[in-house]
Amino acid sequence: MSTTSHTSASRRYRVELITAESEASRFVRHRRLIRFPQLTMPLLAAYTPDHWEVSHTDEIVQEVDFNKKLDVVGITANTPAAPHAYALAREFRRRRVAVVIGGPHATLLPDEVMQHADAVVVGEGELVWPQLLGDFERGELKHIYRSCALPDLKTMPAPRWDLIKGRTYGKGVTIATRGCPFACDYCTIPQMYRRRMRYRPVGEVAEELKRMPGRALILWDDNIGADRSYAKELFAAIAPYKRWWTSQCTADVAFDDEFMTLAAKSGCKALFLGLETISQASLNVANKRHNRSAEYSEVIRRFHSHGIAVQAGVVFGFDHDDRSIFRTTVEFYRSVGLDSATISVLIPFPSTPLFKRLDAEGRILTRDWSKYNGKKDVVFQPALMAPRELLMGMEWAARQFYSIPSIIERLWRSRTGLWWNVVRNAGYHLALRNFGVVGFNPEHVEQHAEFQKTLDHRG
Ligand code: B12
Ligand code: SF4
Repeated sequence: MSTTSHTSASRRYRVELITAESEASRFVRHRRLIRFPQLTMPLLAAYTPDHWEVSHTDEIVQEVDFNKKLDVVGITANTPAAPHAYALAREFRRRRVAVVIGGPHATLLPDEVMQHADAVVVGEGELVWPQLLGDFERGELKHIYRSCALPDLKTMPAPRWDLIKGRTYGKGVTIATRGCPFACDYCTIPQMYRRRMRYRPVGEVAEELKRMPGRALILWDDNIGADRSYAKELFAAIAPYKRWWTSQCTADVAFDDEFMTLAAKSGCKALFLGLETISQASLNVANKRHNRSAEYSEVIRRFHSHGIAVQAGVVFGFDHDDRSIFRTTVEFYRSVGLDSATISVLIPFPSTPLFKRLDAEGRILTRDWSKYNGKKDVVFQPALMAPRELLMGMEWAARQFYSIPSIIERLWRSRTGLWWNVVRNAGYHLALRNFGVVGFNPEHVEQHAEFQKTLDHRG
């Protein structure tokens, strides 16, 4: 709100960057043994002009200090964190500090976010952030900044790794590419990046990697295998540095032996694969035909044969999921030795084709974005079960998957990166102990008489 003129050649300004986290996320992630480093604000900090002093509060590990002397507060928020980000914004604006909000939610719903901030940034920040701060200095802050041109990411500065706090995984985090060529109907990436891929020059990424802190690195790319020839060139270039790294990818790369061999030689220890569901019918409806569930077992076998662990994204609640999906999924992943999984219920994020379809069918149950967390709430009416059954089933499946017998069986079958995998699985196992809610298998709903009494169709 302090949009009065501040122009003074020698003046230094102070900006606080906040990685806002929903209450659910703070609860779940603060307790995690492994906390992944975050990139957004350390990268934005690197694009901040030198005469601005930058600090960063990461709400997973720190409390926001409303009494700091500041000129501007920049907040990044995903959809579940949006209501909390608005509360933070209210407090700062009360103290006459200008608040700027960006990130996925601001990009998807700028009109809503505008009501809570002095400025909203729609899309990518690289080009508009320095411009916005210049406008602030001149007392000309605008209400909305749209990144019309997509930044090409050439000469991208290294993220300010020094601003990453309390991360057990380390601080080595960056990206080599941005975007994904696919368009799964529940995913926000196609809306955020308009399906336009960007690739940083391989030499620049390799140079940056050399300087990154720690041995274990994360490339937070949406799909590191989007262009396989680029990826292979990158892997060959970084292999000499002998770093260990992980990233995200589609499962089809498993069948490209050259890709897998080069990835393994360059130090890839694990990849996150959005396997989502073992139901091909659900994959088809979600416009994710590039995943073939019949091949999952072979995909995982091939990853393991190259010494690369698989962290799968597992999502419950697609329209073909009935009450048996929880059990069959856990049984399947135990039998193929899946290393680890991020298990959630489907979230129809605003502005996605999925949200629009469910909304048109009258199946969106709430627009309270804090409930769009995938772990503690179901926000839509599932096709073949009650919302509460979906939540309980997901929770039950997570506990089964991370039970001690399942961990032993899966890691015995995988025999990949055991040192890493044991810690990872133990981390999830312990986090579930703290979770509070204990689910059950909805196939045996009759055993939960109390639950059944309260079960109407909308759960
Ligand atoms: C790394 C990551 C994680 C990590 C770390 C989270 C973190 N905060 O960094 C982990 C694994 C913990 C995670 C968890 C989750 N994630 Co996540 N995650 C990502 C991922 C892959 C990369 C984020 C990143 O670093 N991007 C690179 C930076 C540079 O891009 P950026 O954040 O978009 O920021 C740019 C612009 O948006 C803008 N900008 C952003 N903020 C601001 C602020 C200001 C002031 C300005 C000026 C500009 C600006 O400028 C930046 C530079 O261009 C994104 C996908 C993506 N491409 O963003 C998904 C993504 C953010 N995650 C998503 C989701 C859904 C989740 C979960 C809810 C999943 C779940 N069910 O548990 C949880 C939520 C956890 C939480 N923290 O609340 C969704 C969010 C969708 C939405 N509508 O909000 C995304 C977009 C993935 C997707 N496929 O849809 N995630
Ligand atoms: S492949 Fe992954 S990143 Fe790409 S659109 Fe689908 S879910 Fe999103």
